[in-house]
Amino acid sequence: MMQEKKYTPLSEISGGNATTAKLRIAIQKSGRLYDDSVKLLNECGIELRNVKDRLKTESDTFPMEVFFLRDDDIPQYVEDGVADIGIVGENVLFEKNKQATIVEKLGFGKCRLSIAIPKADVYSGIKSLDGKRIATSYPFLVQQFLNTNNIQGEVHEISGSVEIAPGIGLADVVVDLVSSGSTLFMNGLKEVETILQSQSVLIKNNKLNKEQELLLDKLLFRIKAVKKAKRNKYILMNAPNDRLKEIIALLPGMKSPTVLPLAESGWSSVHSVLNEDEFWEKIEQLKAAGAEGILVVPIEKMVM
Ligand code: PRT
Ligand code: ZN
Repeated sequence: MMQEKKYTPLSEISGGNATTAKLRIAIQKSGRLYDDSVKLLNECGIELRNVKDRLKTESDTFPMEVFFLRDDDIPQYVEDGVADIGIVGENVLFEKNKQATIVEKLGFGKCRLSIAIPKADVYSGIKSLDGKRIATSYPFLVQQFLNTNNIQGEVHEISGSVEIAPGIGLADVVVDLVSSGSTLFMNGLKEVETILQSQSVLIKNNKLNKEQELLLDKLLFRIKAVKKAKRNKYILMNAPNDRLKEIIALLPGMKSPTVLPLAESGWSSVHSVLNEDEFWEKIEQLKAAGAEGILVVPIEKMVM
């Protein structure tokens, strides 16, 4: 359960030289961020060669070298410039407190770092944490939170299964990552305060050279197109010509909707793009305005 994990020696993975026109990215070797990180690279047209059980690999479709690391080590590698960029959770980035810049929020690996106490305990605000023993894998962030709120607490760092600490008498309170909340629930704990909202981010070394910055711009352009496409849907519908004006007014489109005549006279086919935030509302309005046979299609990339 509380397993020790080793820091991979730099010599095992570096080997490259910092001035080659190649972007070296550090991603998680295995764990919750691995699949989404590789998927994002793939969606950006970056295919990785033979990723299984490797410390590093290359891409044949983008000048990129990929290092597979423990997520905890990624901020350090990026600060040191052993990797130029990395994908890591904000929780780890802020806990490690390394010098690296966030260039893009990636929208996956969402979770929150929260304070939880035994279900039966009464919580009467932050001040009730005074003098408590707090178990966490995030000692830096917890101490920062305590200092900011002027609370005295005993921070006990443990590297895994933090949620069992109150049950075995190791702590009164825990601070741990939460997503669905079921781990806390199953361990008889309740969430009382959130210290940090977190998601995966793309980070960069602060001293990239010009060529590396150019490659990063190229990658960012692709990431933004992929992210934008995920937030939008392509829709096609049939519209009676006498209500076209009303229907078109409802549609944003990238410039304006595409309108094509249908074989059946008096009808047109209207194509447009809808944002997920307004999607269902718009569909209802379009139906009310006389649109029929509405088709919704996912978009792979959206280049503006
Ligand atoms: O081996 P390595 O060090 O790389 O991996 P790891 O074991 O440290 O991390 P991993 O793979 O578990 O998580 C990687 C990152 O995923 C974290 O740093 C977060 O940025 C993000 N993430 C998102 C989460 C969760 N959601 C999450 N729920 N990381 C951990 N959890 C754990 C949490 O610690 C708790 O034990 O899941 C449990 C709570 O989940 P719920 O759904 O029951 O609330
Ligand atoms: Zn980790």
